[in-house]
Amino acid sequence: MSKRKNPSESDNINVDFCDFLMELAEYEKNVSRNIHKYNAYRKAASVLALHYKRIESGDEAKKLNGIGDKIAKKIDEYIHTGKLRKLENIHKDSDAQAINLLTRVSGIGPVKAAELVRNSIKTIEDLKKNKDKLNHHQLIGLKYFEDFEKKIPRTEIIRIEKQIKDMVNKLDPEFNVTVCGSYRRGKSESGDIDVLMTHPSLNAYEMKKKHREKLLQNIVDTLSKGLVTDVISIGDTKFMGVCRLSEELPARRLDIRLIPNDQYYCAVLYFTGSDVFNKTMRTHALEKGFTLNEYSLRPIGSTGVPGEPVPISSEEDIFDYIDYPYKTPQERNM
Ligand code: 8DG
Ligand code: CA
Ligand code: CA
Repeated sequence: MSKRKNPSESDNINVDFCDFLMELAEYEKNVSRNIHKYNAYRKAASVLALHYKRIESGDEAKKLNGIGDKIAKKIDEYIHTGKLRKLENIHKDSDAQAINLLTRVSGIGPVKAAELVRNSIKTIEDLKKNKDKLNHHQLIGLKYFEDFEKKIPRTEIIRIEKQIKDMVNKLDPEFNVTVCGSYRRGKSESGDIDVLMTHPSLNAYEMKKKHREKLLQNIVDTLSKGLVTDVISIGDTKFMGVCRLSEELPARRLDIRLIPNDQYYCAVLYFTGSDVFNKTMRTHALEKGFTLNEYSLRPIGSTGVPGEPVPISSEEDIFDYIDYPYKTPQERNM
């Protein structure tokens, strides 16, 4: 998951509320490690970002789905004083600031960041002097710290997508390639590049692990002749690494997942996101008696045990099964 995202961009009339809620969310995730509160703040920000009018009081905000007492109080405090004491205190807490900074390095999570700060490693410069404390992923995150902070313009992803398709098709024209994530949702810029691939020979029954392992390695070997510059990790289904179109452009985070045919559309749906949209859709699936994840859609029987996956040959199929009006990727930006 790429770091530091913001549902407060574009023409959002409640943008200042969203900004402070997202900052509180980051604090809860990185410093307090309270995923519950992290999700609650993000949900509230996303609801406010989509609201058609400017919120004028906590009471008004509380009427919206996902905003409770505590967040309503913060909105009131912000409206009346123009600031939040809680955030002011966080800004004054240099260890909290250091943890927030370190988690921006790809591969450094909240636990590692706290450990580094306990050892008085608090800046990017400190990290450069303590490379022995970092693993391979974290070293790559450090090496490309400035580059990975930069958003990727859509036009550049279009070029990377074309290059991946050209190179992979030379390997085998039957590969199917879909760039998912925020790019597929039509965003003008993205944090990283999420690529899904499948191949007709990849179905869950016939597929041998060996075959898939070699397939993904072959793909990465091919892409390394001109696009991929570093490998963070590679397994039989998942590659994490770095790509760069040319010397003048920044290095970019690239993820590739190789997926069996019969799971492809559940994976495309899942990795297109947004993650808030995914949560909404999963909840709806449950209400209709299905369990949905990145692999499959399964009916839940009267005993509560999920049955066999239903056959799916498009994203639309998934929406149909659970009686959810189809949403184009652009309509999933929540
Ligand atoms: P961005 O990279 O431009 O910042 O946005 P993104 O493409 O929407 O986010 P991402 O972090 O790259 O994740 C890609 C999709 O994966 C996301 O849109 C939905 C799905 N996803 C979830 N939960 C999670 C999760 O916990 N980790 C990751 N890596 N992906 C997730 O729904
Ligand atoms: Ca990603
Ligand atoms: Ca992404």
